[in-house]
Amino acid sequence: MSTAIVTCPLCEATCGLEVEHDGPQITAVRGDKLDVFSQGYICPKGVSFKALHDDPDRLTTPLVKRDDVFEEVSWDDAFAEIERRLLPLREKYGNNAVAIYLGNPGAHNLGSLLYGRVLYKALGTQNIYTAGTVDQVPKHFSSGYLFGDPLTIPIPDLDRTSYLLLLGANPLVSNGSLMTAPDIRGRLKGIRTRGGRIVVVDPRRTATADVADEHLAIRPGTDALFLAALTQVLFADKLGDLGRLADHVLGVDEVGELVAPFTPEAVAPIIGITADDIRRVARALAAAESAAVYGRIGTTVQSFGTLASWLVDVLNVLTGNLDRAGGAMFPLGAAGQTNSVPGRRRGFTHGRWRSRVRNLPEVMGELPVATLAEEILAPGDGQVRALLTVGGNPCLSTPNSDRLTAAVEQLDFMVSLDVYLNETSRHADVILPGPLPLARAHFDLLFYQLSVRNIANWTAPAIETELPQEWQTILRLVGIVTGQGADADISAIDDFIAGESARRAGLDVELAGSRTGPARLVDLMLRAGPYDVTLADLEAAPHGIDFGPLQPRLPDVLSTPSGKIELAPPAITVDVPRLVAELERPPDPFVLIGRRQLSSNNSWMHNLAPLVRGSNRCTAHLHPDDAEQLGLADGALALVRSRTGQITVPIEITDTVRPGVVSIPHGWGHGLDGTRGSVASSHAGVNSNILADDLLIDALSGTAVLNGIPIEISAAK
Ligand SMILES: Nc1nc2c(c(=O)[nH]1)N[C@H]1C(S)=C(S)[C@@H](COP(=O)(O)OP(=O)(O)OC[C@H]3O[C@@H](n4cnc5c(=O)[nH]c(N)nc54)[C@H](O)[C@@H]3O)O[C@H]1N2
Ligand SMILES: Nc1nc2c(c(=O)[nH]1)N[C@H]1C(S)=C(S)[C@@H](COP(=O)(O)OP(=O)(O)OC[C@H]3O[C@@H](n4cnc5c(=O)[nH]c(N)nc54)[C@H](O)[C@@H]3O)O[C@H]1N2
Ligand code: SF4
Ligand SMILES: [Mo]
Repeated sequence: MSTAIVTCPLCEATCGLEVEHDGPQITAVRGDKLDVFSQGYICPKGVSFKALHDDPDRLTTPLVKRDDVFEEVSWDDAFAEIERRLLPLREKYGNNAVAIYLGNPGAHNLGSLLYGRVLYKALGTQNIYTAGTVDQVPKHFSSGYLFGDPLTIPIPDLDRTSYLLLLGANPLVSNGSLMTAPDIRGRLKGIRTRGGRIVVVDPRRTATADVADEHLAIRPGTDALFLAALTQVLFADKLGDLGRLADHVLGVDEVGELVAPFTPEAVAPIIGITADDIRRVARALAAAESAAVYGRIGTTVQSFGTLASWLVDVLNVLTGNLDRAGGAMFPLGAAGQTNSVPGRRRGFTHGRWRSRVRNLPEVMGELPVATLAEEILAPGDGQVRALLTVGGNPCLSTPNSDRLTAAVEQLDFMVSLDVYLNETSRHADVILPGPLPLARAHFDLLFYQLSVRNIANWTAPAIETELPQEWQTILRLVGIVTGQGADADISAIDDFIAGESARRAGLDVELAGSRTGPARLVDLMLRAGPYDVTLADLEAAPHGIDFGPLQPRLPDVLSTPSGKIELAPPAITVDVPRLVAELERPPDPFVLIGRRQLSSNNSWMHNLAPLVRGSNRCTAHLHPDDAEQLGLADGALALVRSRTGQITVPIEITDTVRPGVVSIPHGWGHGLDGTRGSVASSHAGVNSNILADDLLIDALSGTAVLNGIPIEISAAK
């Protein structure tokens, strides 16, 4: 029996876990009390590690589809199939004929984070789609233009703030996002214990609202109006105070002019929050000793996602709270952070290329997944004919899923790197599984850049696996794509990659000694990073290293062309007239929003029995007044329709949702033909993204509207 100390890679909270195992058999999972960051905190998903490892439906060999049936094959056969079918397609139709979809687990997977980009570059396609465009891309967009880098994102200084205005986030359930902070409940409690105040803005009275001082039940999709009105009050009442930011900001007066139309009186009837409440929040925000405004997915996957993301930080700046203790601060990750080298002033730009059919701009090299189906379906030059999915389930998680499913069925060839045979990978011709967390090295390259403290924690593989590591699989694909063949010498490619990253960092690659793979790359990144640590130091500190609370980083952190915070960038403010027009638009009678559930992880952990028990149910939340008006009883089946489709779903009557709002969790709709998931099939639920309209997007970033979708609802016949 041994005990491994690992970082949980299932969500952004980066909790330390203590995993007892007997060889490959996991016997118990607990929170690691000695973890410098999480101090023993664990959630039900962390506990379910054992179920995940033991799941008999999880894939452990490559699968190749022959005559419509998946066969287990050797790795060599699987790669040979890819070489045989992918290369002629690329040859004939060009690089853009191969599209890539990158899903959420990739952000938590060191192998695909570090090596994936080599493959995507080798493929040379402009058709890269990611889960980011059903998630946080608006925040990258606004940060890119405000601060110069899409990953220069202000994070609420949770442990020191005295006023937290939280919009469209339910961290008590999601465990935080773009805000890495294990034990959110404890940290929020800390704010109130210090005498601070928490205000939650959400169309639902969430678990987070329950522990807050105040809940404002906003009408979905209207956060940008609310935030613009708060900003308007700051200007009208002269409440702004830039403090030490004054020397570092451009465009303040311009913002004042832009928000002038958004008076509390103009905005209140549309957003469902009174003018008095808007003024009161603006004043409290300005008066607080320190304050942080934070918006998450409720504010990004909506029609004004980028404007809302921008205004969140406009408020942080105008109240002088950006980059100061207790405000919204910039973390300094130990490894791989692009903004940690001062003086780089390339600035940010988007739209370097556009999607073929709908002419949507790329953002950070990615195109909106809302347009993937038509890129596959519309004939012509550049039509997508092959798809590679890497840890993603777009047939459940992206809008107009029925259309996307019909589209992927038409592909000439599809490869999925995935650990399950699910709603998306069932359409693949080849599936390549990877090892699960305990069998691989882990380091949260991304989330330590979004963390409420500066932390570093390395996880070595704790158990052995027969499966190749995902970075090795990716390098074999690189071999195929670059014409070296599936038998290419992947250690030579790995040496080349390490040599290049050392060279770029001005380091000698030999410093990393005999290490290879992700460990070598992370060691080099740590050596090039801002702290005096190497991988050996992290290996010697299994519970992590705490570099302390966030520190002010202005002006060095800025990489805009001016070297200042560009508060009114034209690339963002160009969308303000659309927001002004919104003041005249009559609200939709019913709109759909989502909700996350504690024991769920997007679409892919529903096959674990311990997680699908209890309250984790795919129901439509409906306000009692609406239920009465529609003649729907609790538990009755409702028919919910949108422009793109219809679903039948059981109703759960609850006054936690605003009238006019229907909330259905995403990621359900299992049990489809050809999938392998015995538990998920018996807790199938329905796919809410059948209702999400692929034509509704945030105008600037192309991010899908998944909250605030106009729907009709009635009793199912
Ligand atoms: N309506 C609505 N839709 C939404 C959202 C919403 O709030 N409302 N949220 C959106 C958000 S924020 C996100 S991030 C997306 C998520 O969208 P996706 O990333 O497309 O979906 P996931 O359910 O996370 O799918 C993850 C896939 O990765 C596989 N997987 C898990 N671990 C590994 C691994 O280690 N290696 C490999 N190769 N595969 C692995 C799983 O089997 C699964 O197929 O959904 C979005 N969709
Ligand atoms: N347990 C669990 N944890 C997860 C995940 C999961 O599936 N399950 N997914 C992970 C992923 S990929 C992500 S991106 C994060 C997301 O992390 P969060 O953003 O915290 O996720 P949600 O819990 O969906 O919270 C979004 C909230 O926005 C509200 N909302 C909907 N529409 C609007 C609106 O128009 N305005 C406002 N103000 N609010 C609105 C919803 O009611 C909901 O409470 O969670 C991560 N953590
Ligand atoms: S909160 Fe996130 S990181 Fe922590 S145990 Fe749960 S899933 Fe893992
Ligand atoms: Mo996400």
